[in-house]
Amino acid sequence: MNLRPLKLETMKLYQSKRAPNPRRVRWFMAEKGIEDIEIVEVDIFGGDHRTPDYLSMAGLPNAPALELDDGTGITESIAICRHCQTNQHLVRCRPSQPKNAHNANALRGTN
Ligand SMILES: N[C@@H](CCC(=O)N[C@@H](CS)C(=O)NCC(=O)O)C(=O)O
Repeated sequence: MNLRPLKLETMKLYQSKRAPNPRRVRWFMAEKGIEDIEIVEVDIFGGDHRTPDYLSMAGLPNAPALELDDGTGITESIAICRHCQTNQHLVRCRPSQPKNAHNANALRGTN
């Protein structure tokens, strides 16, 4: 049974293939089975993380950064892992959007 049929957020993980901190987040996502986050490659050796657009989203010239569906950026690999964990928990247990929550309640037979 698939416990994650609802996609509540469209998030992007900005990561750099050869960098250790983004790798920590990718390992976490792989362990947790989190697959619905778009991966965006950032060339930190070419300075992609220092562009005005990246800095306005992330706030810091670092990878990884997680962009939420409202454009908010989260940096710090541990904070990103914690956010993913929380989001995954919400998807599994209690959808936050009313329509999806009603669907979940209907499936469970509760109101
Ligand atoms: N404490 C941060 C460290 C992030 C960090 O230092 N990332 C490195 C790559 S592993 C980076 O973006 N370096 C770019 C630079 O120093 O210009 C975390 O855990 O995410």
